[in-house]
Amino acid sequence: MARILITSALPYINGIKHLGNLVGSQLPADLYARYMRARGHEVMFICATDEHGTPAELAAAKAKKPVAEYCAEMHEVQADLAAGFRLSFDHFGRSSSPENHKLTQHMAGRLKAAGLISEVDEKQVYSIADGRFLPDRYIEGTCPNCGYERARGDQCENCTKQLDPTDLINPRSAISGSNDLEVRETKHLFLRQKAMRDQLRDWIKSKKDWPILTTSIALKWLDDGDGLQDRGITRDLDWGIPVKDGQADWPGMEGKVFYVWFDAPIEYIAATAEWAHANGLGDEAWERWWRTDKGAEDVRYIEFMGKDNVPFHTLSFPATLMGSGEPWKLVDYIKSFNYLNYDGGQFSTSQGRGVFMDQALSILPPDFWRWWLLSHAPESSDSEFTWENFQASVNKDLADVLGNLVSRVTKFCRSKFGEAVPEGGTLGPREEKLVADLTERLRAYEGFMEAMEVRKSSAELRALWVLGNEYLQEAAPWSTFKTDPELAAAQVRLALNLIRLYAVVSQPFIPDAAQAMMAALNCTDWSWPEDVGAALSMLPAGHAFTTPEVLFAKITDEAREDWQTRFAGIRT
Ligand code: B3M
Ligand code: ZN
Repeated sequence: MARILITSALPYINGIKHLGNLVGSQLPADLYARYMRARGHEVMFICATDEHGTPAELAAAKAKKPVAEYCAEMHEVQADLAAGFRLSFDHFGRSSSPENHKLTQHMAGRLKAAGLISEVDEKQVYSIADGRFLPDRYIEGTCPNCGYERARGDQCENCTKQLDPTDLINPRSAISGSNDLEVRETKHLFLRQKAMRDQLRDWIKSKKDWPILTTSIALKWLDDGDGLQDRGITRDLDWGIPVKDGQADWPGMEGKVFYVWFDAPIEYIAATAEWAHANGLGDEAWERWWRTDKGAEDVRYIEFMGKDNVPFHTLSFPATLMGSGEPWKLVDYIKSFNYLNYDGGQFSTSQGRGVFMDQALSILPPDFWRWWLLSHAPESSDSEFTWENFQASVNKDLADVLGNLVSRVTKFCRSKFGEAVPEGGTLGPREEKLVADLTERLRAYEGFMEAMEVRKSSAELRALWVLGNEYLQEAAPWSTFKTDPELAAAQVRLALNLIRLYAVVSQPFIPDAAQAMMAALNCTDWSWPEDVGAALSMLPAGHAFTTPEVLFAKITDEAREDWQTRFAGIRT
């Protein structure tokens, strides 16, 4: 038994996530966590909401709510949706937690002591009416190049010219519209990543088994052009973790907070501390996952994320952990994803384009989405959601292949033998072949699941279901019954056991259907089919079951067309 720590990139707090976000981190992380638990490993699966930064402040302002209240509410909304998709986090934390405040301040103090933080004086635009410094993109004005009146402080959207806020004609605050602005001096902290470049490169190069998508992005940032830059880790915002040197004040840093990307990954650790505290456990309970001096040396740590988050996880976060000089557990493997597109374009949160998590659950059960998303995960390249493909693959894989087998077998048994596993008869070469074929496929499935090959895993799982269908087609107990009822009984007994095997191995993908299959079979033994032959004789003759309701209702053309129109436009 191994100990496996799994983190999913933290969904940002400023709104409900779309299905592209879901399949890029939380969902495949859940698949892996469920599988590893099913194989008997000790798993700690952590996620949280990422709550700081300007976007959170602006979303709260738009919702006309104090930012703390907004974040608390949105956290609950996201937690409910995660539960709706059956994401099996051990803890779903909040980056605004007291644990994260303390740990982030601690890390900054350690980095300072190690000489890895520099203080830099900068000139920045201050809005007197808003009472705050404005990040570049929150300053608007007229473009000196093309005359566009709504150019932003970092770039003109109209002519694409890169700008400095001081280039703008008639600059004003994008928050309040006020033009009462002035340039003020302000001090910021920078993490001296450049000084850690060799250490980071050695570490990345030592990761021989990392996917190319991950290492190529990391090395590009490390070596391309000017190479790795020192990174500002503080901001002039109200909402965030106050800048401190451990628990002590940091002179000159009054009123400032840490940059959201500094504290967000630290929340992986802090959320594990939140988990311990929520369960009445002491610090040693979370430290054994994160401190190699306190038991984490034998932990395998896997991170799941979209490709845009890779630089932060291969460079900045490791720089924080290594730079602290403390024995923190570093990531062992990063599973990163490309993008999922939506019906000929991109999913877009700002434009409300695509299907969002709440909408998805309002029209269909979570297993439908889980199955489609995972079996089409954007692994080697971007992939695309279309309603036609969704309808076809769900109807075929779930309804025709798996659902139909369950319903045929249980209904046939009920009508000829009653609602209990039938007795009598012996199995022959056809069944031996089935066991051999299933074993081969199952071992392949296990291999792909271990390797986090999501699509290939789903293909093997589907192939396992197909084998059962082919067997039934050939064995045809409904015909056999007329000439050899004993043999038909043995075949049905095997098929009922096959349903249990399917429930167990499919559970990481489609947990609700798996649960429904087990409930119908009146079985609570979820042990993994190490030995397929033995697993297929597990439910003994006489074991009572109930014939389940339809597992997967097919998606009609009418429903598909309706959703297609409903989700084509802009979310309001
Ligand atoms: N919140 C993902 C995003 O919103 C970001 C991930 C943080 S992981 C520490 O793009
Ligand atoms: Zn312009």
